[in-house]
Amino acid sequence: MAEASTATIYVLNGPNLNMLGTREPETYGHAKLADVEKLCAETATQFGLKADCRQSNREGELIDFIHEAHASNAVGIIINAGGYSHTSIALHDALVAVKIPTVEVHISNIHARESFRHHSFTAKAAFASLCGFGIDGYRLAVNGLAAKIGAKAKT
Ligand code: CA2
Repeated sequence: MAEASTATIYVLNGPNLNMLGTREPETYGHAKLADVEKLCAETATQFGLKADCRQSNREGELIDFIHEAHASNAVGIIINAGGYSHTSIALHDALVAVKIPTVEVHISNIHARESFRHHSFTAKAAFASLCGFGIDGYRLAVNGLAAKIGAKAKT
């Protein structure tokens, strides 16, 4: 008999986040994107979930990932759209269209920074937003998403 596939969450990182850990450590810390993805994968596993982690510097590719999440019946999305958070109605529309429970994460506290970072289009399409926790925000996001979708911690 075929086994049921593991419920999957998509973890989407946007432009420049591939540079994590190489520049601006005072703002973004020393961890690399690979550390973020490992943290998400390990946390997701605690809830019996699989984290499918993607990064792109292109807006259209991020939209394609959101559509792919829908097509593959993903149960949740965690998104840090980087600078596109503050500009992209198209990313907002994609998230609204797929109706997948979404958490927005920002590593830095966007509200304590320049005013152009204070508004987020992706936040409007998410059921929760986290910012200012450093990369630990991703772990918190997986926990919050798991609670939202009723995924229980495995013993
Ligand atoms: O705090 C966040 O996570 C941001 O989404 C990061 C974006 C920024 O545009 C948002 O306002 C807040 C920028 C990501 C740039 O990441 C870098 C990391 C290290 C070195 C250079 C860029």
